[in-house]
Amino acid sequence: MDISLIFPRIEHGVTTRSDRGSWGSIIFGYPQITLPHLAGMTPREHSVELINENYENIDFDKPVDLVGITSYTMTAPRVYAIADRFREKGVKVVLGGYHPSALPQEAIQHADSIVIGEAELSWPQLLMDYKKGKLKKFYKADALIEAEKIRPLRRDLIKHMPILGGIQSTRGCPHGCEFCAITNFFGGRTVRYRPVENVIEEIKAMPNKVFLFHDPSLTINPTYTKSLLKQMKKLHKGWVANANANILAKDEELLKLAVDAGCIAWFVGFESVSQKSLKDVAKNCNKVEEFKNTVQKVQKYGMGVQGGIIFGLDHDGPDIFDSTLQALQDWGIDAAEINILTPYPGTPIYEQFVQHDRLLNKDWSRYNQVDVVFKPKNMTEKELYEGARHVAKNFYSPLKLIKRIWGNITMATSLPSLFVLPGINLSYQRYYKRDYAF
Ligand code: B12
Repeated sequence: MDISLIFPRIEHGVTTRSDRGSWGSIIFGYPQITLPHLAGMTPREHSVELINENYENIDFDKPVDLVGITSYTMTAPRVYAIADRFREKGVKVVLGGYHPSALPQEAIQHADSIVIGEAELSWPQLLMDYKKGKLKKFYKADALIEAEKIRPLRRDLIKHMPILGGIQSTRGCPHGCEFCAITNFFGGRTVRYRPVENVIEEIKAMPNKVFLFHDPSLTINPTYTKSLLKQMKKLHKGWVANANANILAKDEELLKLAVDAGCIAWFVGFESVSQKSLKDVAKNCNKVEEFKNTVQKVQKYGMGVQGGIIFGLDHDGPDIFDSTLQALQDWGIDAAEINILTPYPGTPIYEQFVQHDRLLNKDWSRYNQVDVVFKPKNMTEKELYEGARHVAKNFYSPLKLIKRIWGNITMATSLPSLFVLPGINLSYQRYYKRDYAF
């Protein structure tokens, strides 16, 4: 059977469909591991093609038996349009990923089947049912796949190989932050760890010299991470991963092992400079008074810190924007992601906002961390939008950008680190200039 797996085009974000062919999409195009993972768990009797709409057009006329499409919330409208077109031609369509898993009854209006949650245990069953002509509407496995059984990606099928590669070593997160879609998606706070040797084999097999860890956080279990880092040292690759501030602030052994293993930078979800706002969304592991120490400790070991910030939490008033800018400056952070709170379906914050009638619309294309889609508590919608825009514009002003990039270059400890942090800064600037129109 011929299967096409599709990653739809991205309209907002650091690299989008409109960047196709640009230096940014070639050098910093995001590695996409969802579809190669699905291909990896597809029995070899089937022929699989991966289509990334950010790099190529979809050929709706090509004969194919089954189409599978992955969906974030932000991409759902495009996913539904693609699915409708294939179904008009009589092709069966399966949807999966975060958005269809959160809203399966909505997604099934555009598909023959929905895979809810992880696919490892249900996708092979779905393929067998398809062959028998007995496709079910919903597939949801009773259990999660054991981490040692997660199969490697089909890297041979990745056509548009950007410079960056991707890998996942753990699944799940114990923190349960209320804005985050991970906890419910994995049915709780359990974390699974792939055996270190399996991860090392996959990193070795990756042609890329620089890669991203697609783990929610690589600091959840420092003992596991340290054993992985010790093995990674000999691979001589550069990488970036998500991490929690509280662990980076304390664990110097981990920092030393990380830099020796090729770590270029950590993405840290600081989220807010207000402890009360952090409490609003149950990000209780974060302590604002530790943030400066976290950034400076990581930098002392020769790695960079890219910080994630969310505006629009319930304790955020109009003063949050300047206090955040001040703090980012004071910490000496290397790059920042400026987000407006987005209540993704499947998260506790979405449920609260539905219950209290705080959603402004359900135009999923606007659930993109740049538009305001809910009623903020302590400011107007316009104040929230303008405030976030002001921070993005100021933080990525030409003068500050040049100063930071100079800092990135002088701090670089390897060839990959010489271009990764400057690249992140330039990509964010381009993103915010486009999405906030400044
Ligand atoms: C790494 C990562 C990134 C990376 C790479 C993204 C990429 N292009 O792949 C970066 C940093 C670039 C990124 C960006 C964004 N991300 Co992100 N990201 C993640 C993270 C940490 C891992 C994703 C991953 O690769 N997982 C590994 C693969 C194998 O798992 P998977 O995709 O879930 O697929 C499994 C199942 O979902 C299912 N499945 C998925 N699709 C399909 C399709 C079919 C047909 C079937 C059968 C099954 C199936 O099968 C797979 C195997 O079990 C997740 C959180 C998490 N831990 O999952 C957030 C997450 C997916 N990201 C999220 C978001 C919102 C974004 C952004 C849209 C944010 C923004 N506005 O900028 C951007 C999108 C930009 C872009 N160009 O993609 C949200 C999605 C929530 C939602 N409802 O939409 C998540 C869940 C984070 C969160 N905390 O809530 N992200």
